[in-house]
Amino acid sequence: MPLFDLSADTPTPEYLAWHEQSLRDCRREIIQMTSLANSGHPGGSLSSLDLYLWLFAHANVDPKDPWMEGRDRIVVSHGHTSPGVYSVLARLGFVDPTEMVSSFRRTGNHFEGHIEREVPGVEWTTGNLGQGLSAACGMALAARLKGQSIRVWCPMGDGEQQKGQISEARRFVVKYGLHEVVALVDRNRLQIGGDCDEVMPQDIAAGWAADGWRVVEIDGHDITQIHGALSAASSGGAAPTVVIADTIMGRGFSFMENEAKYHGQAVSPEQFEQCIAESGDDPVLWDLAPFRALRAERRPTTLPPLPRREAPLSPGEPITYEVGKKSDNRGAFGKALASVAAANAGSAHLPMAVFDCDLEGSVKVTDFRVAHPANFFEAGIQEHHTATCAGALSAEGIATFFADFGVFGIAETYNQHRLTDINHGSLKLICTHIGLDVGEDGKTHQSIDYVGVLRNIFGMQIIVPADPNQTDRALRHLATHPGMFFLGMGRSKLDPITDQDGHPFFAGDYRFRMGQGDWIRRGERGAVVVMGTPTGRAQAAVDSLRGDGLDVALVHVATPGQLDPDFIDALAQQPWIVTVEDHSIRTGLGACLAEALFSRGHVLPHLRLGVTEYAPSGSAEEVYAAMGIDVPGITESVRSFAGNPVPSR
Ligand SMILES: Cc1ncc(C[n+]2csc(CCOP(=O)(O)OP(=O)(O)O)c2C)c(N)n1
Repeated sequence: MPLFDLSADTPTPEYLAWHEQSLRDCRREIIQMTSLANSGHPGGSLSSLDLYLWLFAHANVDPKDPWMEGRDRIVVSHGHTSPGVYSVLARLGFVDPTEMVSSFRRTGNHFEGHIEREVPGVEWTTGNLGQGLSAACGMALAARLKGQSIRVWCPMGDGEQQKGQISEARRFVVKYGLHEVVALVDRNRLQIGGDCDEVMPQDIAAGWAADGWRVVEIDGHDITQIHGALSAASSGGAAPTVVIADTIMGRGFSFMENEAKYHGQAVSPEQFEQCIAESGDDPVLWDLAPFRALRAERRPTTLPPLPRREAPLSPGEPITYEVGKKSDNRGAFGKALASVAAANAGSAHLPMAVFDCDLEGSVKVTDFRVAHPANFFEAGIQEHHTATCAGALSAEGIATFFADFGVFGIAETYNQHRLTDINHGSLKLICTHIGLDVGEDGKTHQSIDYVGVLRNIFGMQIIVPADPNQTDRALRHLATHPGMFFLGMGRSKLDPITDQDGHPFFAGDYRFRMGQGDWIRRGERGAVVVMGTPTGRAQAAVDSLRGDGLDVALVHVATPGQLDPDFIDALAQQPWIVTVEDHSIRTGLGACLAEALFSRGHVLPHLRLGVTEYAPSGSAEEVYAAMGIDVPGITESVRSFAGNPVPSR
């Protein structure tokens, strides 16, 4: 139940009294927190404060059950206003004010410099500006997919409006009719560099209106206007509403008002005294000594753990691709996805969602769209928004798949995925056209750095399958396991990888497992270790070398970022290894294996074959040949390295 009823025509006397008292307490705590930390963002915290108080007091949120199903969401996008947000959460009883003030920005505590989802009442960790509205969309979609009716409010800064991702998100809101999302802009007209109009001139109201939003402009410190605009906006309408609130940076303390430097600067000790005088409070309340003492004790905060929500999906039945027919990994992904969805479609609400950025046919999500149109979202060429929106949806317990080409789904959107991981999301990022196998599109479309990029995201589990059979099993694994996953595939149709007897290797008794190496051929004279699309070429090369009497092993590694120690120790029994990948040799499979081997105390000769420069345009066969990883290239390199296994690169 909300603390105050938003259906009243005007703010009630009870609310006005609560607001007045809360404002004084919050202002004091904002100055105390930033003074103790000697850093932070008091200016925007003070300008957004009236809005924050109204929102949290009128939202359907419960401090006793902060993760309550069906609650309203307040997604604060300008996360640097953390002192303002935390202080309001303290008024509602979400957090203990003493703990909050004493531990703000102190290592070992959740009251971080930018709002953090670990703090009850904070819905999304933000601070990387421009992402909040997209996260709000993800939460609104989650409620719809679960059959719930909620309100989602998204306050933002006015400097923040310069970010392009916000316009991506507002078009998405309009397209999908997400009118339960209400946007707020704190128009204090200042940002770090000073006057917003000088830093980057922009007609904020016109931009929102042009994208189909109803624009309401108010005085952001007038409670009656705030109440009128936000309560009206919250009852929906023919268009989504943005409330642009004119505010004053540093509101409440005369020397701070309209001063851009207090965007991110604590007050001096002399100014602190002035704040006490201007507050009208009992000075005892402002005494920093008790907080300082607690701060020095370095107590960790005692907040409840953040729940991780995962969709309980069933994997369905694996599909086997037989020898003699070529199939593409991306096609196998599309079929497996549709099959997992079919296996889980019995319940009232399918807990799955798929996002596409204008590449539906190429990334093979059409079968899913046709079968489950309400769970499919075409987001257009708006990858930043899509990555965040899908990430936030995944954190709400919906198995969420974002399918895209490698260069757009990975490098283009790295920071968005990183923030999803920080928010403990469970996004399933599915990329096709990775490596050199992109057709004739050339170097702009060759995603040759994905292992290196995604390995930086601590929660990301990387899978690069060898063939359609492994793709099918890998997709069923990631759909039914918690956490962030990446599945990477090329474009071409491939022969199934076969065992020594000519049967599909990744079928029958094969079970996908993170960390394992797939020993496709056993041998003792050295090992060729390969990842993803080039596996068929490596298999042909190894078979021809074995035919010539060189007993070489062939190993496939689908999970370069996670390697079992037992596998690494077994690999180290080989006299040498040659790694083959259509990835940059600086940060791909070879680099991961070298690191893992060295970390276990193994040193052995290692030749890395792969991408050594931006590769040219051409058919896959031509491009692989140019990089020396076609069948003749691999065969010759391995043969010569086996004869003289010394480092060459
Ligand atoms: C994507 C991104 N770029 C840059 C920054 C650094 N930064 C933090 S706050 C800020 C200015 C924000 O201005 P505004 O939205 O007006 O907030 P206010 O100054 O009113 O608090 C900038 C540039 C950031 N956090 N995120």
